[in-house]
Formats: sequence, structure tokens, C-alpha cells
Amino acid sequence: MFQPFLQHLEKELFSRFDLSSRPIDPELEFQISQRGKNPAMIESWCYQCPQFRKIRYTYINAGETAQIFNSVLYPSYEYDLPLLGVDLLAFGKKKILVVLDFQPLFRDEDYLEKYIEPIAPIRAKYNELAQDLEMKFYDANQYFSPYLLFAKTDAETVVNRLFPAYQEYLQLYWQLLEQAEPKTDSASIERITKAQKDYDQYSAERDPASGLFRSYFGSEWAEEFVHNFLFEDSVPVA
Ligand code: BLA
Repeated sequence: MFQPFLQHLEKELFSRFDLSSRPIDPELEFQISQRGKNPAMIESWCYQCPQFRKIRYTYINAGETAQIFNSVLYPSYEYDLPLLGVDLLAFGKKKILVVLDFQPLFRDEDYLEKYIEPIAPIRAKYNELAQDLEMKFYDANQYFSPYLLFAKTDAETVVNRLFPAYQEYLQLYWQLLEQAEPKTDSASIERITKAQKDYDQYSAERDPASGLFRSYFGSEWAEEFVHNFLFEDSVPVA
């Protein structure tokens, strides 16, 4: 269901950036679970390049039961650019939840004007994908922008509306990256570093997927996956 999103991201990344592989612990890179009624496969990829210190994406394929594509792009610490966050989930044909955002690291007006306002014209074309749903796990004002796409939708809308929206969001993200001036002063770099680490800690603590990982792959694997791959700058809290 979301394979075209993965393929589009890969095509974009490989054509635009000089990627090198960022090795993943083989235990975490690929797993198959036989626990559910359908076998569930989870596979992840991770890269880096001068502009991005970490590019990761994960695909969960449990056939009809679940199809999930999740990705985060972490810019290098010289760039205060938002993180690109993608979380597309289909549980059967009926329950499809999609989230796509430029996840802001800071919330001051200059920052929002520079990195978030440019989304407005694209976001305005896709009203049906921005449903103002309530967030149960996350705080919408923490690492989400006012122009996130967040919708409960159907397979047809995924193909006809979400895919073009995704392409436009990515296009804009590359453009903002190109225009961004890498910081050189250590105070800025430290501030960005801290903000990205805080994002990992916050996200690891609230990840709504933890239960899903535990049920498919066991709690030990789930813990490792969250803290040593997805959000590796997080530390487990008791
Ligand atoms: C919700 N994301 C969810 C849910 C799951 C995942 C299972 C709950 C769906 C439900 O309500 O039934 C799945 N999250 C994952 C998976 C991974 C993960 C598979 O981290 C890792 C492989 N989530 C992100 C990113 C964004 C994001 C990058 O990981 C940003 C675009 C958003 N996911 C997001 C939001 C919700 C969600 C906003 C709704 C949560 C809420 O209601 O608070």
C-alpha cells in the first residue's frame, strides 16, 4: 500500500544526495514475526550524507493486517531545518491513518516564518488530508507544525491525493534545505544538537508503536528497536 512512498523517497534521496550506508544491527534491520494471524515483516534502512546525519525509514508488511511506512530525516547539526516526519499506517482497508510534517525544532516566530509558512500554499491544496484530529499520544504543539497533514482516510485518497501531496512536501523540503545556510558557530550547533536529542527522547517516550512492536517481536526487541535504532539518542526511563 505504501511501497510507492518508500520508492519515491529512495529515488529522490539517491538522485540528490551522496548517501552512505549507516549500518543497522542485523537483528533490528529485518525481522519476521509468526505471532499474528499473518506473518509480519519489518525492514529498515538508514543512510547519511553531508546534509543529513541520519535518514531512516521502516516498512512493516503484515499483509492485510498492517502496512506501515515510517520515516524521519534528521538534518546535520549545522542545519536548524525541521525534521521531515512521515508516518503512514493502514490496518486493513478500513483504518488508514496518515501523518506527514516538517517537524519544527524551535517555535519562535522567525523560525516558523522561515521553515513552516512556506508549507501553507501546499497544505491549502490538500484540506481533506488535514483533519484537525485530536492527538492522544503526542502534544500537537511540541514537534508538529500547524501545516501537518494528519488524516483518517481511504486507499483511493492515499493514491490520488496523499501521493501528490507527499511529492510536493518533499520538493519543498529539498528547496528549504538548499536555501538554508549551515551554521558555523558552536552555540547554534549545540542548540540544534540538543533540540534533535530532545526530539528523540520525547518521541521514544511517547511512541504509539511500542505496543505493536512488542506484540509482534517481543518486548526486548521492541525496546532495542526504539532506543537503538528509531530514536537512538534517547535513553530508556524506568
Ligand atoms: C500514530 N504511529 C501512530 C500509531 C502507530 C504509529 C501504531 C497509532 C495509530 C492508532 O491510533 O492506532 C506507528 N510510529 C509508528 C511506527 C513507528 C513509529 C511504525 O515511530 C516506527 C517505525 N509518528 C512518527 C513520525 C511522525 C508521527 C515521524 O513516527 C510525524 C509525522 C506522527 N503518528 C504520528 C501521529 C500519530 C501517530 C501524529 C497520532 C498520535 C496521537 O494521536 O497522538
